[in-house]
Amino acid sequence: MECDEVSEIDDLACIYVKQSRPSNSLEQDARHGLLAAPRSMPPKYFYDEHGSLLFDRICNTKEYYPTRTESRLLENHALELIELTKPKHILEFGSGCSRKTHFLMQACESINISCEYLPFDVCKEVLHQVRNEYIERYQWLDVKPLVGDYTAGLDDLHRPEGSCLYVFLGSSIGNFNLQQANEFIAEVTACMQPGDSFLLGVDRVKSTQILHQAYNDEKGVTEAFNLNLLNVLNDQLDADFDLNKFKHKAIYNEVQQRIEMYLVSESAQAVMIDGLDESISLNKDEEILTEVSHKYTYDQVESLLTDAGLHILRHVEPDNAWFSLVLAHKPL
Ligand code: SAH
Ligand code: AVI
Repeated sequence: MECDEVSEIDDLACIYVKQSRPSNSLEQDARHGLLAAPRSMPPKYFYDEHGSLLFDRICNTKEYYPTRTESRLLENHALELIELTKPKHILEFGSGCSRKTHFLMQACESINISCEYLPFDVCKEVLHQVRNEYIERYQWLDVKPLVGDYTAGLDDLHRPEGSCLYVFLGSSIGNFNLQQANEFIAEVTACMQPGDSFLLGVDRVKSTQILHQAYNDEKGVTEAFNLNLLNVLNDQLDADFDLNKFKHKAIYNEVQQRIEMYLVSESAQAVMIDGLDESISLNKDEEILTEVSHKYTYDQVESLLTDAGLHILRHVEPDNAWFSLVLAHKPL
């Protein structure tokens, strides 16, 4: 990665990725999403330091099967994926705690491939932790965390020299609508050189009951994660949301094949948002859409990649077909 072309570097070796197109600030997104009807907020704001920790706890709940399922696929197939790609660089979008990337690193280690790891996330705190953890665990590994918003354009994400494996796990692709998902894959493809690869993890359509439970865990961790968005707004926009006056709602919309997550106002209430110099009046039961999480069929997963001109090398799934892990490459 040519750092000087990309950005500034901080004292913990994080590289700040330049936005290649303007993206909204929290203030603009909140103005646009909270003053409008119906109300909504983009999901990237969940992930302050506490939100990242809560997401990691979601991954440990018994109901949230995606992490366990994808981990098992990686555990069983990482070596084959690494042998097929032999990466010099592994660049991971929305890497979070990088808990599943260990399987890729262990596979590299087992066949003596030493590469560079570029975790790319909007949450700087989590990147610092990952860097420390990874350099301690893999002494042969170079870790260059990339701080930034992957929805803000990838033009300034210059391709490193040597083969690169781009990774997007956890079905974060599902947090885009379908058009955004296609645009994102096209943007990643544009960054890739012929021969580079893309590893994508995607959650599949399945029974409504399983999906409902995954986003409504018994211990209320997903509820806490959803409500944390209001803490972010209170902290960063000087708002006075009372978390006790909202409840978590997550439903599976079968027609649109997506989980929809909302914060629901339990009573009629006014909320002051000093950072916007605005107050909003919410009706009882009024909803704020905080996240969508699209689920894909097998064919839709493949089309996502092939429509962008990528060629599928491997598509693996568990026996219950709950999740897809797909490796594609940009043809020579
Ligand atoms: N890939 C990990 C983490 C998924 S949680 C896994 O599979 O378990 C989603 C991660 O994406 C969080 O760490 C969040 O901070 C990051 N993220 C969300 N939106 C982002 C954006 N627009 N740009 C960069 N990172 C983003
Ligand atoms: C990060 N993302 C793919 C998760 C998902 O399943 O959509 C976020 C999440 N929201 C609630 N639970 C998990």
